[in-house]
Amino acid sequence: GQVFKLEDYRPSDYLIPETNLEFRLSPQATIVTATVTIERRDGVSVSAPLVLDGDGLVLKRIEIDGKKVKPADLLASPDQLTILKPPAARRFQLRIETELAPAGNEALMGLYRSSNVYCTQCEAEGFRRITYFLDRPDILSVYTVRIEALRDEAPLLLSNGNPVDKGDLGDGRHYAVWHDPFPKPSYLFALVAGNLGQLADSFVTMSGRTVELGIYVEPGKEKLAGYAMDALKRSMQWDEEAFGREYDLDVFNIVAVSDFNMGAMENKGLNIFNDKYVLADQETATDADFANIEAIIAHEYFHNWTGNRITCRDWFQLCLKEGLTVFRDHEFSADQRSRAVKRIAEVRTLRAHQFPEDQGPLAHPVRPRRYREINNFYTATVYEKGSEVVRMIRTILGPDAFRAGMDLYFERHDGEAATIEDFIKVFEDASGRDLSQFALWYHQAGTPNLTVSSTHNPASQEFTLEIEQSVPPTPSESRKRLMHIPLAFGLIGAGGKPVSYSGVEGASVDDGVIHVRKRRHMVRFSGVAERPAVSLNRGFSAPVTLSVEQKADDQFFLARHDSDAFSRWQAFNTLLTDTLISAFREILGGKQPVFAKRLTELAGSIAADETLEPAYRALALALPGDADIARDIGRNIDPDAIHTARQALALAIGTANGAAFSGLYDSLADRTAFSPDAASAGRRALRNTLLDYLSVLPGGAALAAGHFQSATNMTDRAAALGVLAHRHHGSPEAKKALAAFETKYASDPLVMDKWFQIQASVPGPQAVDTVRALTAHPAFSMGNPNRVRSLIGTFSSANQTGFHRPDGEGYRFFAQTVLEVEKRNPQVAARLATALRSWRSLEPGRQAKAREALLSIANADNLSADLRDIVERTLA
Ligand code: BAL
Ligand code: ZN
Repeated sequence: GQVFKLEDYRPSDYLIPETNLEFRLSPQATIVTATVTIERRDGVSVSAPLVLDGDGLVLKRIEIDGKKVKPADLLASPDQLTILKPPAARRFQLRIETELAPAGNEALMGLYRSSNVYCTQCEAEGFRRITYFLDRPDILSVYTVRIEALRDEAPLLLSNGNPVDKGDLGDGRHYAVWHDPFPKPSYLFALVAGNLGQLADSFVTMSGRTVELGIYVEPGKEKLAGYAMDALKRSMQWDEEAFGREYDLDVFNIVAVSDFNMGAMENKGLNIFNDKYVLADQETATDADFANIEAIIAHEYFHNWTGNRITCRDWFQLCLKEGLTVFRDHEFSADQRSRAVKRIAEVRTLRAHQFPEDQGPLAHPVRPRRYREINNFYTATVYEKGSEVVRMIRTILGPDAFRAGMDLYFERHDGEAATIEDFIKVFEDASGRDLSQFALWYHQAGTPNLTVSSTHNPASQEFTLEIEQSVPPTPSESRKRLMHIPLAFGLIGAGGKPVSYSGVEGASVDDGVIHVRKRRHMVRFSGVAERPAVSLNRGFSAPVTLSVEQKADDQFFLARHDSDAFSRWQAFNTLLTDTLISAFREILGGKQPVFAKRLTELAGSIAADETLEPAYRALALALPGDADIARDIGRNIDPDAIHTARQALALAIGTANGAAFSGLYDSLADRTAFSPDAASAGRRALRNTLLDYLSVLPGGAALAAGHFQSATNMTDRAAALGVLAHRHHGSPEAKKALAAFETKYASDPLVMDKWFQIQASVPGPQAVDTVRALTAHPAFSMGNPNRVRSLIGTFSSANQTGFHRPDGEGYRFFAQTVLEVEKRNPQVAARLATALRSWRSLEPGRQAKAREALLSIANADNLSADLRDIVERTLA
């Protein structure tokens, strides 16, 4: 396939200032008439052909300035339309009629049907599946959209912008017209038509304008949109307060659909959501679901300024809108919930998804320079690492200069399609600082590592940190340049008090941050009488790995005393990880691991520490997952030995603290009405974490079964079901609970997704047969992305022992299934296939079998560009 390169960017010869679209909707034969004003850019030759993008289009008619275009003046194919000799006038009108079959569109890109609702997905390149267009984000156009449909089939007709007209056409047909005054790229176009219920509300902006808010869902489910509406209003308010950004249209609509490739989409004034991130109540949604809804509603809303008002010049700049908007939604959630807990959760996500990407064959810079299929770059690197890079800019500049830079960004680039260089420049201009070395975070792939050791000289009262940076090689980047890494730190003395120092040399240090810029720094603190413990990368100030020579005593000390909540969590998590890795080696060596008493005791004292939020304690007590441990081991992975080590540590912690955990478990039982707020969710999280520990002790199955039966919300019910299915696999209690859950929720697909997930993640060699059998379950469908991700995605990315079965059966099943999904939906299949990206870190036997599976995909006939790109890069 074609490789797109950043350095090949050049502006288009033509612009499209205005776009008028008319849709005559019908499931099998929708007619789209696009009437667009084309404008030749200054300086472009009149003989320059006009080349429009298409993708599988059926062209019915084409006119220029009201006259039919002669076939000889055209080159038309389903994937491209070239006007060989455009008119000499600078501006002319092009009218194109295409015919689409939305009902047969299973790729869910362009115009498609989801449960009888017409909807669209155009990012990144779906608009070209609707009409021929300059389908690139730097073409900003003002859209007017007229939609015509049968009133019975589609009583509701929505598009971007404000409603301007509607009426009856007789014959059971009606129409609506929408106008969006803000010029936008085609990827932000949206249309929805169907029979949907509405939850209505309104919001008064900071300048006093009233915005009508609507959330549209399957009729009868309006009440389930209440939490999403609340989150939307809080998001609108927060963006005014935190960034000074006000909403700009008269209406803001959100539509929930059940077949959606992504989480949601920020189309101007008409966000379209995967219903999983809209619908919730205590009976059907977990606390994690509520938190995700809040975050994604906010994320899409925040795109109105970071993405829509200021968009991307080209798709290489995707992180310009995504990294920044993730940063904004993280800050929003931190303000709405607990900042420390949110930060820990973010870092866990980054390590689980972005670190393996950065350390494997699919590594790419936050701003890539090459792609074959842009759909494959909606990655954890672009999103999550992209957000971390914005966070580092704030750390380096401080909050005031950061805000000044953001204000300048909005002032300078509103209405434009911008680049990462534009973004960096506003912060340089607002702060007067040089960010040229820092900019490498956008350009260079790979997770930097910092090796740190310390020495204390009591005679000279000097404390020295020796810091060395390295960036590992990544595909097509073997040599790396030195980066600017803001390393937040603290020196901690007896009782957890900060240790003061009188001077520092060897690196610039300000506000608790060491600016690592060279390969090696000797950072010397003077006036330090006692040897302190060092707390490093506080708040996870930089997305790096650390190799620290730290005494276990110091690590225990930090886990009890670090005043930085993130680093305190980190210290305990590092102790757990180190212990698990030693246990893994012992198991490989045929030994039974033994765990230090002070570790299991520390787990008990964290659980009981009332000065810590319950949500924090739950996060601390959650052992690193099988995949986390595998990532930290890095090579020659045997998932079975890792899992055995993890089970053994869980049993040791549970056994050592049984009575205390049991008392705490009882005391945390909810005695008040359900609330999804963070504090209540935190108590449930801690209680459910304790249940997991208690479930492996005598009487554990009965305890979990009781928890399941008495649950009054989905968080507790799903947690208990997970514990039964995982810890008591095959037991009568587990079977009974799975059956009861299935009966109760058979007609609720989003809840059945949890049932699929729980079973797909049960560890052990039987998992592949379970999952294969569940593909025939009536609630499962290979055509629905949520179902596929819940069953196949969970199996392949969250079940280390099942997926990596030593005989390779997990991989064989996986390869077959990926190819089956691909026939309908290449994008979902390609994403699924990334589950094998870390295959080279497996032990040789599994590695060979994983490679065979990858080759069987690579050698399949008619592979889509999406899947080919992932598989070839993974094998390279
Ligand atoms: N722009 C794609 C979905 C999202 O990141 O909001
Ligand atoms: Zn986004």
